[in-house]
Amino acid sequence: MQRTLSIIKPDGVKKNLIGEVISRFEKNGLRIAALKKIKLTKEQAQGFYIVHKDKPFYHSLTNFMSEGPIVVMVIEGEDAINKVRKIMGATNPSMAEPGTIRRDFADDVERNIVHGSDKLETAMTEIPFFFSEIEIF
Ligand code: IDP
Ligand code: MG
Repeated sequence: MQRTLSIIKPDGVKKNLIGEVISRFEKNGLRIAALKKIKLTKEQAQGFYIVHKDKPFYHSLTNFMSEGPIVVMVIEGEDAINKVRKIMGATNPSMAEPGTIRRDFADDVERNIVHGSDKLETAMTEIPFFFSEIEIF
């Protein structure tokens, strides 16, 4: 069993895709172990994406991630990290496989609907960024 962090980004929430995204995870054998709707400040978004602080898109990305509410989730299951990444599709929706969330719904490489931790070490820092252990079931 593995845990990963997923986020339905502000564009996904605005497009009314909360149920759609959760349903795709559940239909692929994954389980929602924790879930909440919150709104990040610019500073919190900068903290979450600190690994990208030197990228040219950091300012724009963190504005986007703090523009409206998001849904943060802990997803649990066998090979959850890779499964979630596969269901999401490539970062750039134009490169994403047909049938993935990003290919089906994303507008561009920045506004790409969902986040999923990229590896175990990332998941282990991203989950406690949003959830304490007593919120995860
Ligand atoms: P990932 O979300 O697929 O792991 P990362 O490279 O970790 O992709 O980038 C984090 C987020 O930053 C992306 O999901 C996307 O919202 C945004 N992003 C990535 N690359 C670009 C870019 O080239 N231009 C604008 N935004 C980008
Ligand atoms: Mg990433």
